[in-house]
This record gives sequence, structure tokens and C-alpha cells, in this order.
Amino acid sequence: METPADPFYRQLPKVELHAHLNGSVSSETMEQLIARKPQLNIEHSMTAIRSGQRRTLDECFQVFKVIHQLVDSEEDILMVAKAVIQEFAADGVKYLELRSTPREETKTGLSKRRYVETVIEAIHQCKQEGVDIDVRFLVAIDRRNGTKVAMETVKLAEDFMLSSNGVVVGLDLSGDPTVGHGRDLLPALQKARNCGLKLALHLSEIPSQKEESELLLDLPPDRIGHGTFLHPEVGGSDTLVDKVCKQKIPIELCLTSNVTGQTVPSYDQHHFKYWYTRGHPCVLCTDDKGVFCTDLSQEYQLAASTFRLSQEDVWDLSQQAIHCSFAPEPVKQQLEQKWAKLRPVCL
Ligand code: 6MZ
Repeated sequence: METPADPFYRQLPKVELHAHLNGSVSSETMEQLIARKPQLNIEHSMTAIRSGQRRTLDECFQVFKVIHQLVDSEEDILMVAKAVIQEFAADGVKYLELRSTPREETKTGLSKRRYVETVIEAIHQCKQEGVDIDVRFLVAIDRRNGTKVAMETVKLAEDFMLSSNGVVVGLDLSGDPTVGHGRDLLPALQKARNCGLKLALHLSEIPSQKEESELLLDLPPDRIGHGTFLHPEVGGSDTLVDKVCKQKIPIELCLTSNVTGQTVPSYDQHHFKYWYTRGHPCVLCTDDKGVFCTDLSQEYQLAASTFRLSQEDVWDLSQQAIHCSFAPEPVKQQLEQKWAKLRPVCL
């Protein structure tokens, strides 16, 4: 991140609902990971895309493969998860839903169950250390791993939903959108829904996912990630838009990620405009703050300057995000109270 956001955006209390753990690792933490594993010969330029640069989505997915080599043990996961949580808190994020794909690594003896336990441990440690942020966890399904793994992931998420004291609240469907089809994951997603897990699904991140989105919108998901190609102006359809609007499904919008990954040609053509002007619930998010060299304050400032939002509009956006979260109702009320206390007098 080259220039930090203006004080208004940094001081704004914020809710982050779309953040992939390994994509959120900051350059400072990355330096430490690289120093720990010199034998991998990884340079920092391979783990982040500096602002102003553009990559294809496929190139972005190569970056995650490099990061996964650097984060492959319990120790690494604890370190990155704690650092990511502290960084979001330092950026004024008061409520965070972190998501990550459980991985097993034979080399280090890491199992998927330990992976999730370690993220939960990091969340607990941050709480004990008094970091001012409420953190929840979404267990992620990587779409390229197919039906069987998706089912196993749902089972894992369900177990933790029951045993984690409210930390695990839902399931994310993510991964390279050019690989696999949602049809094969439908039984797993239905199972997740039936057992009470909330669903945050990446939908229509690329144009060819129209049929898949129609199918997945009937679940329905509780939130949509990106939804870049849902509306007719970009090759989506009125049917898709109707489904999203009738069910009032909030959309997680990640400006820098989409422009850097070139699924959106420029900031002013971002689909934020389409959904926001319709009054549809929109939540600004970072996606992968480490890889895309951004933070949430920066994303709010970008949206404000691109779409001419007033400070009041920005405040309302951040406050509405509370109600798009998967937090239990009493937590939402506490957050509302926090926002009321922090509201600047000038608004
Ligand atoms: C789809 C994405 C993504 O799970 O190892 N991920 N999936 N679209 C995106 N847009 C750029 N950005 C990240 O974090 C990295 C993983 O998150 C998903 C991919 O599956 C990636 O491997 P975790 O913590």
C-alpha cells in the first residue's frame, strides 16, 4: 500500500466480511515468512501485486500457490492469523469474518482439523490480548477440489460450528472460478445450509458462470462474493438480478481486487455503482489485502472518491455492513451501539 487512507476513513469503524486469510498476509509478515524459509527462494514480488499493476485472475491464483508454500505449519498459521487480525484492528475494523481453506501438509504434519483449530486459537489469543475486534471464521471450500472434499469440509465446519463457541459461523465457496462447477458442490452446500451454517458464495466472478449462479442462487446463499457478472449490462441477466434483489442477498464488493485481477476494467466501471444506486445491500471488502496491497480504509476512500459518496454515505455504508454479517443478533446490537458512540459530531 503506497499511501495510507485519509484519517476519516481510518477512524471510521468498519466491518470486514470478505477476507481470505492467506491473501491477507501483510508485507511485514511476508518478510518474516520468507526469512524463515530461505531454501524456497521466494521473493516478495512473488507474493504481492503492487498498486497500479494488473494481473490476470489466473496469475493471481499463482500467487496463492506461492503463499501456501510459505504458510504450511501450525506455527505459520498461528503467526499469520494473529498478525492479520491485529492489522485489521489497527485499520479500524471492529468486526471481522475471516475465511480460509483448511489444508493438510504431510511435510509438517498439519491436518485440516488442526488448521481450523489453529485459526480459532489465534482468534482466542487476540481476544485475550485485548485486541479491539470481534472475529468470526468461515471455513472455505476450494471449488477445484470437487464433491468429496466439499462434503468433508462441510462436516468439519459443522463440527466446529457446534464446538467453537460461536467463532465458526459459516462456509465460504471460493477458488479459481474457471475450475469445477457449482452443480457438483450443491449437495454439500445444501447440507451446510440445513445444519445452520451461513453461506457466503463467490458467484459470477467471471462471465461464464451464469448457469452456475442461477443454480446456486436458489439455495439461496446468505451473501454473494463479487457477483461481478450478475447484471445484464455485463452479460448477466434480469433473472439473476431478480433473484438477488427479491431475496435481498448482500453483495461483498472488492474494488481493488477486481480491478487488479482485471475482471473489472476500471474503478469507475465497478459494479458497486449498479447495486449501490439500486439501494441493494453492498459491503465494501478487501478480499486479499496482502496480495492486492490495500486495506479496508483505502477501499472506502476509493469508493467515495470514485462514486462521489459523501462522508454521511460512507458512514451509512459501514453501519449497514453490520446487518450483512453473520453475527448473532445481540452482537449486531452491540456493534450498533459502538457505531453510535464513534459517530463523528460533524456528520
Ligand atoms: C476466488 C479466492 C480469491 O483460503 O488459503 N481466494 N477465490 N476469487 C478470489 N479473487 C481474487 N482470492 C482468494 O486464502 C487463499 C485462497 O482464497 C481463495 C483461493 O482459494 C485461494 O487459494 P486461504 O486462506
